[in-house]
Amino acid sequence: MLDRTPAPYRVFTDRDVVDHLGDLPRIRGILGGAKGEWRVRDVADGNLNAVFLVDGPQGGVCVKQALPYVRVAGESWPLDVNRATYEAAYTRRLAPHVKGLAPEVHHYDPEQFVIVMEKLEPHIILRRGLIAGERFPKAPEHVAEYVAQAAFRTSDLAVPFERKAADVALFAQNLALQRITVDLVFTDPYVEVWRNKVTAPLAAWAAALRADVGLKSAVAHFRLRYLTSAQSLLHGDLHSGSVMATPDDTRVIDGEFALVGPTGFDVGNFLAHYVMAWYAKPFHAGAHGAITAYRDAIADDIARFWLTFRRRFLEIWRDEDASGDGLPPSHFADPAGRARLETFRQAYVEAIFRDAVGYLAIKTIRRIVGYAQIADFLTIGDEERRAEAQAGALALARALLKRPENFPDIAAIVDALAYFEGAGLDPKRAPA
Ligand code: SR1
Ligand code: MG
Repeated sequence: MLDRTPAPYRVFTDRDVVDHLGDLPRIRGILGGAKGEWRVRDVADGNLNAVFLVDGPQGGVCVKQALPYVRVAGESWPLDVNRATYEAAYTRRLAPHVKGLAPEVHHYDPEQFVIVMEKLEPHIILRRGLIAGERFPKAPEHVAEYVAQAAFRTSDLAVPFERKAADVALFAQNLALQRITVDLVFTDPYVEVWRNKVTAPLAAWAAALRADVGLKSAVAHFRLRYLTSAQSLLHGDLHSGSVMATPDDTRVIDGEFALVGPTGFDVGNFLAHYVMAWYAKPFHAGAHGAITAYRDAIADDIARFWLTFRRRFLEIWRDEDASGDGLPPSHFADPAGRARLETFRQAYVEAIFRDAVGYLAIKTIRRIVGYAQIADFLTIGDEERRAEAQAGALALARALLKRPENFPDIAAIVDALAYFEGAGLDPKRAPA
């Protein structure tokens, strides 16, 4: 135990990173050598935080510090640094259930809001790999396993309600990041605010979304579910930038948006980013002859992610002695009860799918007419071409929200990708 006065929070320089790690015996052991031999690289990539990779003669670590503002916006957009505490708590909470699917956390410092974790190598951010046309064939199954484990084991199916209440109570305090989601995901895309960044040729689409009361009613339904459904512990920001992968290994990172909410929120978010990768792909530089095959592979990823999630969630539920307070096994012990329980399970997963379809659509819209745009589209330099790619995704999203009955299963969504492609810049003429 260190006997010292807590150091006041400071935004770390490379030097601070080295000094901080030098005080941690476990990290010194991982890096090896002397402090002077450690090499620090600033590799910040996401919207919010500072991230460093530190290499020593023996090994490396990744250091993530919550900045007191939104990194990509600067100090004019302050943001609570306590988000790092929730990320550390989320990672600890899930660690026993998602071994090998998330980086190991070596240390958390609640004074500097710094997480020191396993350095993932040679992993890259999944989004970057998809843009580059690389294949990560195991990522859908791995992320599905992660989400299925988290969704079941933190739900009322698996834990006593007192345990669940502790998660609700803790993560309900992660207010600053939930505020970002409420504003940037559910609100801003449907009003005119300074933060929205709409590609000029998509102005008619943005106006159509703002004017569409039916669509906004559907969004309101899913927004209310985000705010009121305490189904399971969520990652809260599970997009392709929150996954690091190699062709064989996959890790989910960045759980700072954690909250207890509707399971379909994470599922739909991950699906949305594969869907957007599909629409963006033909417009990427260098994506020539292999486009069709690559898009087919992404379409397959979409289906495999959902189908694996569904299968694994049901398997875990059937195999485990589900001892949560949500569904007492004693009520379903006889043969009739067991059959009814299986029907109940199928309905439970079907409801997750319905939620996921809504969140898939909402996450797609926010990435195209909201603040936090994604590189999948931003790397398409020509605005007209970028807007063409985005219009297809918006048309699909609109249909998912307004005609969900047309999408009874994942195959229907995969089939619809091509149907909405080429929707065009006039939302009135686009397929509905
Ligand atoms: C202020 S930008 C916030 C966005 O970045 C994160 O990746 C989340 O998606 C969030 O909505
Ligand atoms: Mg993130």
